[in-house]
Amino acid sequence: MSGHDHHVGPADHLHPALDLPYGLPDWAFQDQERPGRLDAEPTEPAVTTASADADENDNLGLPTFGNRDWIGTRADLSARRPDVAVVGAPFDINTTNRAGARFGPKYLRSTAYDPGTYHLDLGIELYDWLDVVDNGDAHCPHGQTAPSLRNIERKVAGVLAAGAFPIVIGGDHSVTWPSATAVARKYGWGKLGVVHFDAHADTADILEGNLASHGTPMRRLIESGAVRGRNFVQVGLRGYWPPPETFDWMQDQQMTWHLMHEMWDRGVRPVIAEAIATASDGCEAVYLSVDIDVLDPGFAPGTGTPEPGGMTPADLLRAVRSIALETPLVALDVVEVSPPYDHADNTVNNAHRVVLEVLAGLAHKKRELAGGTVTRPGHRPDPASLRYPATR
Ligand SMILES: [Mn+2]
Repeated sequence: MSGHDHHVGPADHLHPALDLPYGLPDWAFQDQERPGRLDAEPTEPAVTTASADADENDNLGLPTFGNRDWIGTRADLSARRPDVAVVGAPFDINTTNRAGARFGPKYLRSTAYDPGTYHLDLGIELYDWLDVVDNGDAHCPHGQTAPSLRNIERKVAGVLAAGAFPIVIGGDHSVTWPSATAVARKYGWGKLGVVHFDAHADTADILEGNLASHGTPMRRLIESGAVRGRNFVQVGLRGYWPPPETFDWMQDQQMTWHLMHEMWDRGVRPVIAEAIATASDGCEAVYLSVDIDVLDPGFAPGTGTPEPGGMTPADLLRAVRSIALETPLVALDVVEVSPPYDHADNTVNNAHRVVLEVLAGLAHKKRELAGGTVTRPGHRPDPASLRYPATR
């Protein structure tokens, strides 16, 4: 046999029983119709996405987060009053190492693989309970930190003014400074708890003369009084930075940090329970900031300052869900996703799922208030742990 030169006549409507040279059984082709000629009149309607859920798909085209409606202006947002609005912060000039996080918002909208909308563990259809919209990006003019951060603060303030829960997708970690500032203005200056997942403390005073470095935002938030140190909790720190004098300052502020080593020692669940208790102690509002580099670089290579020895997605996603369920969570940011360094979309998918876990927690709170039921295969979290049942 000479190989792959077997020829099928052009007039055949169905593949005949073939004597295939490469070992496939002829039944593999017997029922398969040959494609029509491209220049022939189509005899059937074109294949489209039209289906029973066609209305659900009418956003196909320009990518929005989760294919949700794009509500770009503050006026439209106020008219709609959604539960949640996603804001992009495409800004990365304050990175100390690899940049690229300016592309985070774009890739979280367009490249993250859409896994569906039904949360298995909580047994809930996310968008049955939450109106989630995409509010577009804050304008971040290149090379200009001050107007960029001001625009991010303004954009988040617009979401809050519309009564919505802001989800900021970064961007390097410097965007947390304006974002959490806007949230503290709304929920009480100094009365906002923060849970901060990160490989690094980001509490340096100044780096290479830059007060707005992505290594400094947590210092700025405490200095300004937006957040009290005693309600500022960090999870996942490891590696070789910052130096001890920075931890001295953190201790003076009564900050709490949980090293990766502590999680290795005690297990993730007790550490997260403690983080929840500390951040929300005396606070009616909690802000969650997730630097994707808290994950091990094996799971999140697409980030500016990867540090080996980090969390697994299984732990991070459940920790984030617990925080959404068990604290008075009012805002989320997910930062430091740098798509140019990603492999196989791992980083962007993990960051996307962090957002979905928060949405699931918020949706569950609303369902609890409404007396809705958990559907298969979900489980209802202990209602006693849900001290703050709804977003509003
Ligand atoms: Mn960070």
